Amino acid sequence: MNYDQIKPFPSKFLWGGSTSAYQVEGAWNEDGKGPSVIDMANHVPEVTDFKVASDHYHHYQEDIQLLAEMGFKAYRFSVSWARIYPEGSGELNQKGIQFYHQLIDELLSYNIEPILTMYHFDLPYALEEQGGWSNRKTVDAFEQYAETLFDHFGDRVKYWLTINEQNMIILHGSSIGTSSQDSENQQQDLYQQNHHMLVAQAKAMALCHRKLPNAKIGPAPNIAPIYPASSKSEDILAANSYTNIRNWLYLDAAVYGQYNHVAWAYLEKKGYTPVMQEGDMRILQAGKPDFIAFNYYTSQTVGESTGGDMDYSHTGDQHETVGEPGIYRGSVNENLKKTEFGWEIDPVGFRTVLREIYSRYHLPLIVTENGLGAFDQLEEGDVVNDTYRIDYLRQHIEQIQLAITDGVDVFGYCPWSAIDLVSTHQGSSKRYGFIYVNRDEFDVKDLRRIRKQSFYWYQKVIANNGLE
Ligand code: BGP
Repeated sequence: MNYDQIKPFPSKFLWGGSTSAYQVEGAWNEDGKGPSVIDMANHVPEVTDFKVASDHYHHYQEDIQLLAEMGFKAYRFSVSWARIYPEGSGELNQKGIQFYHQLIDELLSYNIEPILTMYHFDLPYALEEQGGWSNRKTVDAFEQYAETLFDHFGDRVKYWLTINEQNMIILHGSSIGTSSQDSENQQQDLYQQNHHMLVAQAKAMALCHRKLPNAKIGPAPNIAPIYPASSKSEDILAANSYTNIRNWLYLDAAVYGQYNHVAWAYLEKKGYTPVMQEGDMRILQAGKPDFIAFNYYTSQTVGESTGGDMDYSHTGDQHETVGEPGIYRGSVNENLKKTEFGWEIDPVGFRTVLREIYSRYHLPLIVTENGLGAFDQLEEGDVVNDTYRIDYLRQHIEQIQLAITDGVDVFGYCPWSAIDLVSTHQGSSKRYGFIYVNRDEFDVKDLRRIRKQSFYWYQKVIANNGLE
C-alpha cells in the first residue's frame, strides 16, 4: 500500500540507540561486581570474552558525550544485576549503584532520556548456582532487585524495560550463553524458567506502578513476522503455530496476563507445561505494561514439518530458523538478501510486524533494537565507511514512517548498537555501532572511539526528525 501523504514522525519521537551491560561495560570483576552467567559461560575459543568489552565502565562520559553529539534523545542501556547485587540478592553493592547514578545523571545533563533494561541475559551466577530461573526463589530475587532499581533511579528514569528477549533466552539459550545444551528434559525446564520469568516480570510491572505512578514499563521481546514457506495450507498452519510459540506466547502473557492458547496446546502436546503456584495467574493479570518495546532484525520463514525432514540437531543463533520436528521447519526466504553473518534483511517485514503488534495489543510501541552486524574496516585517517549500515537503517526507518502512516503508534527507535560492543556469541569483530571502538578480537589496543559514516548520517536523521 502506498500513500500520497506520508505522516511525519511525532515531534517528541525518541531517537536513540541501545547497548547492554555485559556487551559494552567491561570491568567484569571491578568495584565489587559479582560474576554473571555470561562471565562463567564457555565461550567459543575463536572470539573474545566479555571481560573488557568496550570498557564503557571507564569511558561512559566520553561515550555519552558522543551520543549527545549525535543528537540522541534517548539511550537504552541495561543495568548489570550482579553489579548491584553481586550474590543476586542480599547485600547491595554501593559502588554498582553509584556507577548507574553517574551514568543516568550524565545522560540527563545532555537531556538524553534514559531507557533502563533491568535484565539483559546476564543473570548473577550466584543465582544460577542455586538453579537460576528454575528456582522459584529467583522470582523473589528479581522483585527485590527491581525494587532497588525503582528506589534508587525512579526519580530520574521514566522508561523501564523488564527482560530483554525472554523468548530468545528460551528458544536459543545455548547460543546466547544463558543455558547449556538442549535435552528433552531441559526443554520442559526451560518452560518452567519461562513461567518464573513471566511471574517475575508481572510482579515488577505491578510494583513499578505502585511505587512510580509517573513511570512507564514494558517487556522487550524479539518479535519477527513469520512467513509460510508456500501458500500450502500446511505451511500456513506451521507459520501460525510458530508465530504463537515464538511471539505471542510472550506478549499475550505480558499484556493480557494469559497463556496463548496455541502455545499452551503445544506445551501440553510436548509435555512442557510449567508447574504453577496458586495465584500465579492473578499475578500475571495484575502486572500490565504501558507500552511494548521490541527488537527487530529480520523476518522468519517456516514450513510444515513432518518429522524427519531436516537436521534439527542444533538450535541456531537468535535469527537462524531451524525448526522443531512435527511443529515447523525453518526455510530460506529466496526473496531476501543476507548480511555477512547470514541474517536475512527484511525492511518491509518490519512494517508488517509493527502493524501486527499494534493491531493485536493497541499499546504504544518502541523499537529497542534493529541493526546490521558487519566486519567494519578502519581506514587510514580514522575513517569507517559503513554505507551498508546506513542503507540498512535508512530502509528500516522508512518502514517505521510507513507504519506510522498506517496508524501505528510508535514513539521511539533505538537501533543496535549505540556504540560498538561485543556480539552475544560472535565476538567484537561483528560490529553494529555508530561509533567504532578500536580493538581487535583479542587485542584491546587503545579502545579509541571513532565516529563512523553512519554517525554523521544518523546525526542528520535526528536533527531532521526523520529521513530527508
Ligand atoms: C539481540 C540481543 C543483543 C544483541 C543482538 C545482536 O538478540 O538482544 O544483545 O546481541 O541480538 O545479536 P548478535 O550479537 O548475536 O549479532
